[in-house]
Amino acid sequence: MIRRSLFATGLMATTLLASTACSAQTATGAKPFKETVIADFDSPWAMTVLPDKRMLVTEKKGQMLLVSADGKQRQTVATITVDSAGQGGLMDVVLAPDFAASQRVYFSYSAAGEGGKGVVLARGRLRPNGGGGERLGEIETLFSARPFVEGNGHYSGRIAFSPDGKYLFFTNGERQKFTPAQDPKVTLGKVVRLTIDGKPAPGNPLAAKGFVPEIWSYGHRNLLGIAFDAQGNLWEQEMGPKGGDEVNLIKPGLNYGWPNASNGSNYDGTDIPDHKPGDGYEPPKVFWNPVISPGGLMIYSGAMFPQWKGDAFIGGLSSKSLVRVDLNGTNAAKGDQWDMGARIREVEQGPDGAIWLLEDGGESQGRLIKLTVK
Ligand SMILES: [Ca+2]
Ligand SMILES: [Ca+2]
Repeated sequence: MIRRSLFATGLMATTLLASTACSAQTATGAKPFKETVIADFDSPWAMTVLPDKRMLVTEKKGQMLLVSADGKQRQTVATITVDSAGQGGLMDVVLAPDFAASQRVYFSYSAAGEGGKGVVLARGRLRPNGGGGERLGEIETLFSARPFVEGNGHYSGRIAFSPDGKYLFFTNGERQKFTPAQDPKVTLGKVVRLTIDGKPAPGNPLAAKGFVPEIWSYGHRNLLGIAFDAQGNLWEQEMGPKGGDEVNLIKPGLNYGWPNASNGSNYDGTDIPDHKPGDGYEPPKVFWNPVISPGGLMIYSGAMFPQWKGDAFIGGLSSKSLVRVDLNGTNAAKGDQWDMGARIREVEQGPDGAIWLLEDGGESQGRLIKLTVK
């Protein structure tokens, strides 16, 4: 049995494509959008759109690129020293809520350090470089998952700001070690809530119960998407084990069950008890079996596709798909799953309401694709 967690690296992707045909999913319905290839990158991981419609794109090996809106021009604004083995690399990139005033850009990456490796949160300021371009300067590290441990997987590293702009939510994966997700003394397998300066946010729900003060929710596995909807609900998606990918509604202080409860099973075939009422674990709002391998999450608020306003879009890695989840208040249900023919790492909304996708491919095989109305 091939462990799907290995697939989450762009490098592995190209060599394993031929052997993953078994995980191809059936698409539901014709694609109601037009696909336009805008640019290509080397193992892109995340992107975000600036107010002037240019884009910041991260590449796994540590490059942060500033790309023109038409995709034709690019410059490297930062080269971050990362540990890019396995699933590691330069990861998420998100603008500060006050970016127009502060020029601050938040990002995450995996690093090697004492004890092994871990995911790190940092920020810098995107400013003119004096030569007609820009550079990301004043880079400072804000927070590191702890402890650092051996291994190259399940870093997570997704970032979301609270709607009021005062706090930041950061996902810390369980590093393929299972039990840290239930350990109150470590940040692995957790959603943490921080101040915008990277300190434990005041009022975090578990601090008085002996948990480390950053923790907001726990019992998570590999959290590759987190986003607020327009009503202020916090949604998260994570890669589960075999047959257990999840979309969760994140509430403060709750335990989401990993590795004690999952609607999937271990890769070695052993069962994990399914979520059930009264077990003390918060069940997913949606789960997938067979899996989709969720790589990125965006909640749509645009006007181009009014029928999807308020819905969640997920990039599927092993499923090579774009997945839509119907969000209605605090309820969620499966929507569409469109076959994209490539592993999708990131989903983003453009300034005109177009949907942007980044493929998970190395050596210029990671295309940036714009989806617009037909
Ligand atoms: Ca993004
Ligand atoms: Ca199970």
